[in-house]
Formats: sequence, C-alpha cells, structure tokens
Amino acid sequence: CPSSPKPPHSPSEKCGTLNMTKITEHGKKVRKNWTSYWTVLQGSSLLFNKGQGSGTGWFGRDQKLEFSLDLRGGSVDWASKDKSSKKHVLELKTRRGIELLLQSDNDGLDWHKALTETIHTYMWE
Ligand code: I3S
Repeated sequence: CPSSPKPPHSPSEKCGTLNMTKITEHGKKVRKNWTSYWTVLQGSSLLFNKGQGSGTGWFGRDQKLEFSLDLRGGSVDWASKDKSSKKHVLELKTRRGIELLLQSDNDGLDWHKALTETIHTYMWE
C-alpha cells in the first residue's frame, strides 16, 4: 500500500482490491453477491471499503467503510471447487458465523498468507 501515511506496525497489514461475497450469515446460507472492495487488513480486522476510483493508500480518499470483520478465532483456507467456479478463491469463516469468499485477480497467495498469519497471531486473544 504505497503513497499513504504509514500505519502503525503490526505483523499483518495489507490492502488491495478483492472480490467478495458472503455465503453464510448467522449460520444461514445467503445468496451470493460478488462485489469488488478495496480491502484493508489491519491488525485483527479486515475492512471492506467501497468507493470511487481505484483505491490508493490505506484508506483511499474516496473510500467508505462498508463493513468489517473480526478475524480473531476465525479460519481461512482455499475454497473447495463446489463453493465457486472462480479461480483463486479463499473461504473465510469468522467466530460469529459469517462465511465469505474472497477472490483476487492474481493468485491470491499473498492474501492467503496474510490472513493465515493474522489468524494465527491473534489466536489466543
Ligand atoms: O454458487 P452459485 O449459486 O452457483 O453462485 C453463482 C450465482 O450466485 C450467480 O448469481 P445468480 O445465481 O444470482 O444469478 C453469480 O453470478 C455467480 O458468480 C455465482 O457463482 P461463482 O461460481 O461465480 O461464485
């Protein structure tokens, strides 16, 4: 995330554009709704922002926070083929029973690593 004021240091900080859809909320299956978000991993939170233009920096000027997830106690892994026909899809589950799919235009390895590390880091909190 260049061209921005430096955020406080933490082992897990990353941002970029991700396609996201929830698949389960409060333990119930919900209809997919793939949407592109400027996504910011900050500490144990994953923030989904929407706005005009492509995101720049940690909180692009025109980006507005749509919602956030607490990653503590959650899990992340590559989604099985039956979850989506798309490539490079990650499945994220939160302690509160939200399940969502994340898909990036690249291979998603960087997000897989960052999210895995974050969940591990905050495992005992
Ligand atoms: O798992 P599904 O139901 O096949 O997911 C697809 C649908 O949500 C589809 O929307 P509608 O059924 O509301 O028209 C989406 O356009 C697709 O992107 C979904 O599948 P993928 O495989 O892209 O996650």
